[in-house]
Amino acid sequence: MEDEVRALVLELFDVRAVKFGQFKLKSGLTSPVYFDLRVIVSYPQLLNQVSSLLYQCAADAGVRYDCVCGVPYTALPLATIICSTKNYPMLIRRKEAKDYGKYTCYGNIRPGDKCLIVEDVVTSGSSVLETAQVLQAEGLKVTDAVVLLDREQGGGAKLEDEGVTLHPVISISTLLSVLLSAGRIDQEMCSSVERFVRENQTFRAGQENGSVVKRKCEELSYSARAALPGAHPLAARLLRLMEQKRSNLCVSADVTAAAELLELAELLGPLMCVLKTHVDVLQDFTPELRDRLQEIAHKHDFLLFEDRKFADIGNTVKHQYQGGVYQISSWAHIVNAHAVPGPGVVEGLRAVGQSLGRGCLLIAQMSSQGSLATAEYTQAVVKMAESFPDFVFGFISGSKISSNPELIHMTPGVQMQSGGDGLGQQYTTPDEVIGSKGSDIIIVGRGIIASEDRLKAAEEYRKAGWEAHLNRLSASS
Ligand code: 5BU
Repeated sequence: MEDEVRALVLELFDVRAVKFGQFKLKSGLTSPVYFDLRVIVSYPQLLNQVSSLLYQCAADAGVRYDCVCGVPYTALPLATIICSTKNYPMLIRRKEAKDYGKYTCYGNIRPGDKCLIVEDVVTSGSSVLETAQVLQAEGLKVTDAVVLLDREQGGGAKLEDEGVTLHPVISISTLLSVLLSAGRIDQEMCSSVERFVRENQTFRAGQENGSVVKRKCEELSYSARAALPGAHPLAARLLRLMEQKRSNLCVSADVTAAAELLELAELLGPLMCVLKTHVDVLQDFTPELRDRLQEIAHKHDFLLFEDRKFADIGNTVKHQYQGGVYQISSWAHIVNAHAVPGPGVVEGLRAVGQSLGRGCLLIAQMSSQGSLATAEYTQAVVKMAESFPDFVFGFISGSKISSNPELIHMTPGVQMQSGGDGLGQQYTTPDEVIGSKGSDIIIVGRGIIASEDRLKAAEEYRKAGWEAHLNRLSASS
């Protein structure tokens, strides 16, 4: 393979897929070397050669896999050629906005299958990691990635830390030595690139951005996650009670009479970990109701979640959370907020809730058809959540969107049969939400409330959600 790699390096240089000079990177840094592997689609033979070497690289490392997924976009044709010539099923990751509840990949997804990731260039490893997480959220196993060119800036170590082994066809050191010995670059250029690589490392083993890298979510039980040092106290409490009650069921008690709400809380209390309310749909809300709800929540050990979906400037949400008729902060352990206003919405809520030990979920995706939450929006919400670890402890989302095991994912739009309600709601099953999509908690409203026997229905949902969790744990061990 050595001769082939050498020939390939020279060819990549000749077609200007590898360039030397002064290049401004997205990060703002100026790099003496630039890789633009997109150009290779114009050279069919080169395209075949690269694909064949990527395949060979995985084979030489003894990697076994059931399907292949290329990191969009440059690696898509490479993955296609590997799959078509070597007879592997392919998956295509959707990079653009996705509808809630819809798959994030095209292709026949078989949870438990091992998927090999193909990439053109790795710098920090974050693109490979992002694709790995999307695939893992769909229930696939991802342990290996092949890459044509490793810039050796820490991507391999970062991926290893996340449980993905990187297999590069060409490392930047090999590239430099081939080009130097062939006279394509001089010693000065070679040293300048080496210095750039040395000085721009993106990852130190065990540490990233100063924080200890967390173990992957899938490996941990709810109680193990509760014990993580960075877990928000409310998240820790919730995770512990979930384990104790063997329940990842949140009941959405969308009823309009206070008496019925209390009845539900009492009846379903032993089966649920969270009771979700919309107090503003009640016809007869009273301060006594708040007290009774708190008593029942205490008695049956569940948390109260007011699904208020705050979405205003910090100063306004502060008053909405604390004051008015409902005085939400005085009784709801959990509230949620849209991230659309920017960080001020969380700052406003935190100013009220933090000292009371409350916590907030950010709405990263919605279950309704045509939701405007694009993939980019969801990613931005994850970032926002990570910047408020003292108050935000998770998300409302359709699937697991963060690999941080300290954050909790709660998913609405759940029924035993997938489908909809005619008003835009989209349903996914407990098994899919917890098992394939990697969420933590199912939120079930009418699946239970509209059932003739609410207790029986709640027990069925509790059991389905819990079994999906156990299956997921054993599949990842
Ligand atoms: P359902 O009866 O299971 O469809 O009720 C779902 C509940 O979850 C209902 O209270 C909604 O307001 C809430 N919900 C949702 O369905 N989808 C979302 O994206 C969010 C909340 Br956020």
